[in-house]
Amino acid sequence: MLSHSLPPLDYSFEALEPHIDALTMEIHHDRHHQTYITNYTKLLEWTGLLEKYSADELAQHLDEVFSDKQRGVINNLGWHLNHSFFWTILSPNWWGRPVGSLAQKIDETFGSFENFQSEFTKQALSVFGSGWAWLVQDKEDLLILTHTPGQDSPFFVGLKPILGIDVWEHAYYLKHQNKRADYIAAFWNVVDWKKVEEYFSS
Ligand code: MN3
Repeated sequence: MLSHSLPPLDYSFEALEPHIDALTMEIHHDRHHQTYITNYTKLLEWTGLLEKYSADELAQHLDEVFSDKQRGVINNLGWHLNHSFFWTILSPNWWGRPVGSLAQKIDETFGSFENFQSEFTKQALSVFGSGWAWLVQDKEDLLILTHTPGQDSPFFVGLKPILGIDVWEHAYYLKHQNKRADYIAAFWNVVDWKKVEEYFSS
């Protein structure tokens, strides 16, 4: 259950240095993320929907949002869902690679962990403009690589993300400028595989 407020990080802004820099983390979390929560909660003031549903539940009840506000809510709520998820799969602790049932599933699906990493990287590089790349688990428990434009979210279509990367420029521009590939390479050093494994098994 995700609330309609900014979730605190489990680590400090500088904890992911040198892979993701402190200033990027601070601006990304405290300003970007907060802004989009403010935006959609403002759009839904007085509708009763914020009291009725948590943020993740709201994603399944967008039909109850007045049509003139739907696009705005989708864009801004997508931000909240995607980013709240993203912060949780990052960690200053080096986990290296998945273990246990997820490792086995990745091997079955992609041949090897290295192959998976290279396919995921390709997805992330192929996002045109701003968006996200994802590893999702579908209802048949299959692992699928996909990407979403803008702030569209797998949460809107009932897919369960287990790993994701924000490839909007604000996620890496201060440190890596236009070199998205360098940012993706750095990302592998801060993935919390223990958390990803938890999402996979839940
Ligand atoms: Mn972002």
